Amino acid sequence: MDALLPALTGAFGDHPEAVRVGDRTLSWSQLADRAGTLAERLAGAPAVAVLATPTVDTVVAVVAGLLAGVPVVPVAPDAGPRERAHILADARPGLFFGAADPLPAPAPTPPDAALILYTSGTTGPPKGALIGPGAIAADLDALAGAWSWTAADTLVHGLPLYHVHGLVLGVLGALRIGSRLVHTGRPTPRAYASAGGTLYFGVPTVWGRVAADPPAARALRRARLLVSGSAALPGATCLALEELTGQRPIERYGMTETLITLSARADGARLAGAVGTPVTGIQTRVVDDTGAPLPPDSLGELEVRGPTLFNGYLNRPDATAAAHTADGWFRTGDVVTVDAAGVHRVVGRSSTDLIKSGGYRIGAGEVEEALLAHPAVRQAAVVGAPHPDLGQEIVAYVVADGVGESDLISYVAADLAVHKRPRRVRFLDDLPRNAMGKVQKRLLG
Ligand code: MLC
Ligand code: AMP
Repeated sequence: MDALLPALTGAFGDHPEAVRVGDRTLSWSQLADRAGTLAERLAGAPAVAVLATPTVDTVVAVVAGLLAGVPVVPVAPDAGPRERAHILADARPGLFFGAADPLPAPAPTPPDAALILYTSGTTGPPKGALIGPGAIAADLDALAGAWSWTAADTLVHGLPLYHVHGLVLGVLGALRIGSRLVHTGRPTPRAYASAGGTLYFGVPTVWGRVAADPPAARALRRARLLVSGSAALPGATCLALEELTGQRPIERYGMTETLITLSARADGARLAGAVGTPVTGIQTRVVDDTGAPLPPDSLGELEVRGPTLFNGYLNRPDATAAAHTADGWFRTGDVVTVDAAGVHRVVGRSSTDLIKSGGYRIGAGEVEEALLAHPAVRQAAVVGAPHPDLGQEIVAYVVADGVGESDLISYVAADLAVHKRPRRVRFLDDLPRNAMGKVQKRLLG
């Protein structure tokens, strides 16, 4: 693991404020010492769950797992009982740092997994994506190349520490490349403005809020590079940021299962609405409904392959097989076009049942199941509706007796996680269905 995170073995010297999260800081040697001590407690555990609060304790716990060679399962700090119970029953870790939930008997350790990241599909509960250390190293090195990211940078962001963006890029990236890290606790425009970094990460919702706060945006004029990802950056936000900060953000594209596979380059063209070209080691192709590759400028589903891909879903060989083609490409489910120069643009998703809200991926089916668990709800259909701040907002259509909108919103926020709650609930006498009885989501709205 020393090879994965060279900052921890003194490759970049030491710095008293190498890692700041909120108002607490650690030097790299302090982080290495604390994580090393904690790693000793992990010996023999098949996996370790970590309640991923935005704190230095989370960074220490994740690094401890990596040092011990024990897969780390980050859990959203606001995950409700349904989500936590599912993750713990599925991953069966031997320890849960930061929480006291009862744990089932531990499972055998999955091979070659540094992280197990739970991510939503269109239906059912989230699946655990097994991310190997080699994939993390390959991706971070590829991004360092694309973004001219070096130990001279100070990285700033305030993203959650249980997803690829905030954890893999935002924490492990800094420790691999040797940049100082300032995690702002929450990704607010004012916190970004006062952090004094050279390299900033954000989801489009964060960048939209920065653009709507001109004094905060102007404070980023001293930054070297702004990077947006996890959802489509609206063209208007990109241009507003250029006006206020003096530069367009770079857009990059990825998934939990593939890490970041496409990016614009720091020294290349910054085209609004484009996510650039494949990063080093990645190959892409665009296919039609039958899986046949399409020529440039066609609209089709993106498939990717390369060293940054995950090792499958934990306990779900069926889902792992379904996510890949027979010849080993990963089916992203994203609809893209690629021009003759190899520049990719994400146009949408092939399924309406995966929602992106504030950069979070949310499966409609998981929210529908949570709603249906409420005794007053008889039918439920969940969709993502366009939203100026969040990209999409979760809207629930329900058939229910004697329950109000705010009750149902709070019910989902408490049972799953706050970001999975519907922002609006519409009450109907019946859901629109086709002759087969399937809900017609296109008719909702
Ligand atoms: C609101 N709150 C409630 C509530 N309603 N609490 C309980 N019950 C309710 N009904 C509280 C919340 O707890 C929170 O409190 C506050 O209200 C605001 O919550 P919110 O409305 O959900 O936050 P919001 O401001 O909308 O969040 C915007 C955001 C967030 C941008 C900060 O969406 C975010 O962090 N997004 C990042 C997602 C991400 O990292 N995705 C990367 C996936 S990896 P409090 O106390 O907390 O203020 C990936 C790969 C790739 O996609 O390509 O990168
Ligand atoms: P997640 O698994 O949470 O990482 O979400 C992955 C999904 O986020 C992808 O399948 C895309 O739909 C979306 N996504 C990530 N980056 C971008 C981007 N730059 N533009 C558009 N969509 C994106």
